Amino acid sequence: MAAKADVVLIGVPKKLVVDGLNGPFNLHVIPRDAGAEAMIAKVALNVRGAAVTGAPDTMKGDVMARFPKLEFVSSFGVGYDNIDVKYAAEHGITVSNTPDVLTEEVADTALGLLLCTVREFPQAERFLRGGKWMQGQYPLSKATLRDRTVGIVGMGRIGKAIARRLEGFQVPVVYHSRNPQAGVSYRHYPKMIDMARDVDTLILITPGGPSTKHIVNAEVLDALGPNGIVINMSRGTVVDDAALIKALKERKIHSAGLDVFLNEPEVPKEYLDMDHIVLFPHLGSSTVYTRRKMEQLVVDNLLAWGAGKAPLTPVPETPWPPKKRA
Ligand code: 8YV
Repeated sequence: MAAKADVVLIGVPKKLVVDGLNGPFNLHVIPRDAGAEAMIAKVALNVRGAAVTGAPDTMKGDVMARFPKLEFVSSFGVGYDNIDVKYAAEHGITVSNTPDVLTEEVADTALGLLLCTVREFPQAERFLRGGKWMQGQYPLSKATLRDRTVGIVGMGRIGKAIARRLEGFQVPVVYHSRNPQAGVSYRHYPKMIDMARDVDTLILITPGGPSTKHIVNAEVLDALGPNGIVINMSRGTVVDDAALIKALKERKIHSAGLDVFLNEPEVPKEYLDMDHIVLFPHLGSSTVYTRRKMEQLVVDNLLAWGAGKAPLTPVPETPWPPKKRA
C-alpha cells in the first residue's frame, strides 16, 4: 500500500475537514498563531497536499514555495483570489475550489440583500425595536423593485441563479461580463459603463482579483444616477470604496448593500456611519447546510487526488492532469 501523503491544513480547522482528512492522510493542522512557523519548518519537505479553509487565510506563491513537493491545494469557497493560481499553474500544482454546492444559497442572499436595501427592511426593524412605531409609521421607502432594471456584473453560475430569481420578481435583467455567455438571452454589455448608463441597479457577482479591481468606480456610479443601488456579493476589491463612499454621502446614488469588504472583518467607519445603506458580515454561503457541503467538497477533492484520480472541481487555471513541474 502506498504511504499516506502529508497534507497541511491552513486556516480555521473546520471539523468536517479535519475529520475527513485525518486517517486518509498524515494531516498537519498549521496553528493560527506564532507556532505556525515551527510547524511548517518541521513538515514542509514532505508535504504534497494542502487544504485552505477560506479567506482571509491565503496560499500565495511564497507560501507554496515553502513546500517543494506540493502537488494539490483544495480551497474552500468558490472564489479563490486568496490562492496564487498563476504560481500554482507554473509549478504543476493543481488547485480546486467549491463551486455549485453554494450557488443557490449565495443567490438567495443576493436577493435578500437587494430587498433589504431597496425596501430598507433592516432600518425599519431598527425603527420598531427602537420604540418609534408608537410615534408614527416608518416612512414609505423611496425605492421599489417595481421600476428597476438590474445589471448583473458576472454571469457565471451564481449570476444565472440570481437572474432566475429576478425573473420570478418580474424585474428586467441585463449583464456585463468580458464575453457573452452561451445560451443566455439577457442583453450583454461588453462595457460596464454602457450598462451603468442603462440600469439603476448593479449586482456584483464577478470573481475578485486584479482583472476586476475597482470596476465600480466614480464614473460608473455617476452613470448609475440618483436612483442607483449597488449590491456587492463579490469581493471588496471590485468596488473603489472612496468613490462609493463619496457617491453615497453626496447622495449621487440612492443606496448600497454590501456583503463583502476589502479588509474584512474590518469595515470602513464611513460605511458604518451611514444609516441609508445595508451591511452584511459576508453571509453569502453561510448556512450550516451549505457550509457542510463546501467542507465536504474540500475533503472529497483531496481524497480523489490522494487516490490518483482527477479532482472533482479543479479551477480552470490549473486543469487536471497538471503540466510537468517547472
Ligand atoms: C465564503 C465566498 O464565505 O465561496 C466564496 O467565494 O465568498 C463565501 O462562500 C468564503 O469563501 C469564506 O471564506
